[in-house]
Amino acid sequence: MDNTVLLHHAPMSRSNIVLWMLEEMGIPYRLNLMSLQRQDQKKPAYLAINPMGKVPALEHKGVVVTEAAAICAYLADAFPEASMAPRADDPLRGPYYRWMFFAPSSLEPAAFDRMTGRGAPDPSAAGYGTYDLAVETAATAIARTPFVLGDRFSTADVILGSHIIWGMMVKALPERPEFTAYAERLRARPAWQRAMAKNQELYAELHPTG
Ligand SMILES: N[C@@H](CCC(=O)N[C@@H](CS)C(=O)NCC(=O)O)C(=O)O
Repeated sequence: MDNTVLLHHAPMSRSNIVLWMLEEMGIPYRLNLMSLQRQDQKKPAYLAINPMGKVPALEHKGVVVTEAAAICAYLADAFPEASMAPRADDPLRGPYYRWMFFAPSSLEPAAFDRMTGRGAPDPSAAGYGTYDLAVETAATAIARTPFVLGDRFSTADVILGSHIIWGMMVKALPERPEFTAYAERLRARPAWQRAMAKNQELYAELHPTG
């Protein structure tokens, strides 16, 4: 069976996270280039793949995976030779899952609510508690170590790091020293730079007039 992965990708969107992941892994992949401006994500052919009409979506060996974090977790396990995750019997698998889930399920909603001025929900009912608590938790996770699991770079950094970089870019997260130092370490990675260069190139190809 063909082992190549196909990423449905719109440059400058959440599918950047998966493009960075693929570049970190160094595995062959194909892209189905999509324009959100052109509403490619709402066309019937794509809705048959992801009925939410959102990117990213990944196809591999006859299955579809959506949700950027789930796609990256899937890829890390499907290609263990890329060493992007602690093994299932390694205790570090616990913190690995913790930060993989914290980023999209707590940090992103906290940042998004703040950015859109939606007002603070009841902290005991909101999954992220308060904005300050979510920010403090993320900052503490990356304060002392180069990466969220210590010396070892993993998929958890792709996920948490992407949210932190995005959050600071759109001013939904503060430029705390822990965040800026972590973002700098991640942006220095050759795979991050390759993915971003590719994104800019693809964006220009799709939207020649900007
Ligand atoms: N929870 C999804 C969110 C995906 C998402 O919202 N993607 C946006 C781009 S950043 C999108 O496709 N928007 C186009 C639309 O909804 O029409 C994930 O993490 O993958």
